[in-house]
Amino acid sequence: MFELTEDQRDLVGAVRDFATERLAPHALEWDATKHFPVDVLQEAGEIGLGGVYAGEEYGGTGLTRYDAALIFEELAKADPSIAAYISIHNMVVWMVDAFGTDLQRKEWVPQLVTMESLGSYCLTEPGAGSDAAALTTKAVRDGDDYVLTGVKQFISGAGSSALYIVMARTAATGHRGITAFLVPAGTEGLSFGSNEKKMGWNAQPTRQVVLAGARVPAANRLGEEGDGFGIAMKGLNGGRLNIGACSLGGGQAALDKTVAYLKERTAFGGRLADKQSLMFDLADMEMKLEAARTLLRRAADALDRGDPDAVRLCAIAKRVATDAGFEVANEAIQLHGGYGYLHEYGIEKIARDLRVHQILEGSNEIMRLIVGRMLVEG
Ligand code: FAD
Ligand code: 2MC
Repeated sequence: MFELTEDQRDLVGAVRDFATERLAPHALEWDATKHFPVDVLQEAGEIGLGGVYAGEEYGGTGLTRYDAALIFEELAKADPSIAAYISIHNMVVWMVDAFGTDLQRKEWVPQLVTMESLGSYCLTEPGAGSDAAALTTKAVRDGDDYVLTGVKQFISGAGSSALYIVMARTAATGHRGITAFLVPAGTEGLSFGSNEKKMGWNAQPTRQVVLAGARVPAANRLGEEGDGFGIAMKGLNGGRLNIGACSLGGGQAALDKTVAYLKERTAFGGRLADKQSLMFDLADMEMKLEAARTLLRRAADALDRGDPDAVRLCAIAKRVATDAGFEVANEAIQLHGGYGYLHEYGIEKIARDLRVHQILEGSNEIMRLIVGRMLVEG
């Protein structure tokens, strides 16, 4: 399971070339200017990164979750913020492809996989984040339509996306009363809040999605009434792996930069790299990332095989990989001394970007809740 095939090595090489040439040189500028590079995202779409694990029937790349973990790690070495947006887009594409009707798939998947059209995932609300089943956005059936009313909070890509998958309440029956809808940009009654000012993830927009009586045809329902929570959670299993992979990529880039820096920097008559305590710090960083990578690939393999244990393994991998990535990036700041704190060295940006991976796609406390409940209730 842990030896990459020749195809996977080629895949990693191709993604690395794209990320090194098209993302890395601009990452600091995009962060500073809060620029969302939709043109470069379309280039990512052209090389098959818009629908990595969507099926080939409507243009998806048809790769495995294991392959996706390799891809998102490589992209994040160049820019965790862009890699993470591409991962959310992929979650949306997969949800349409996996749960959509043939008509929905035919309409949306081809334009999403090329990233000419972008996707957003709308679960969180101002009053319902971790407790997602408490969401209150309503969808009321009116003839051949549904009318959606409510506010979605912290939506990545909002305002730039062409498609919003909105989880809304069609019945007052807890998580079983939640239904998913495809809401296209331009729908009357759909509007967006201002771009949030954030600690990191500056190269992608985060806005509220406001649904004020937004009317969509019943044909835009994804799955049956009441299926929405399950669809949202199944999307997130893969999303959690991808976010974990983005943390590994960011952490690895921070470690690589730190090794190079300590080999060059001299103090007290020699290279800092030769101070044993710093060498031990580097070794600890490497060990954290390797351990997390092993877990992540195990979880990805479980999801690929449809293993019933995949939910638990994805939660474990998300928590361990996102903690490892942030801790390594934070340590990298320390080992760079004052230079680590400067924007131009690119280390503090990685730490700022990775910090939010411990909070979103299910906070790391929620990952512990998932695993802990299985221990005591299983
Ligand atoms: P809360 O749920 O209020 O939690 C507050 C704190 O309490 C957290 O530390 C949490 O872990 C802890 N906590 C809560 N419940 C428990 C419990 N039972 N036991 C122990 N601890 C608990 N959402 C989307 O739907 N789509 C997006 O595209 C999206 N993008 C995002 C982008 C950014 C930059 C950010 C910051 C968030 C994004 N989110 C998105 C929302 C994100 O998923 C939520 O912020 C996250 O799930 C936590 O919800 P909350 O912020 O409401 O915190
Ligand atoms: N995969 C598949 N099914 C799942 C699942 C998963 N990961 N998690 C829950 N389910 C199913 C579960 O099996 C149950 O099914 P059934 O109706 O057949 O019994 C149903 O969903 C309800 O599950 P619970 O009883 O565990 O529901 P509860 O409300 O107690 O807790 C919890 C669910 C806390 C796990 C869920 O609300 C959660 O994951 N919260 C975190 C929210 C989150 O991750 N938000 C991320 C937003 S997206 C984002 O941040 C981005 C950047 C895109």
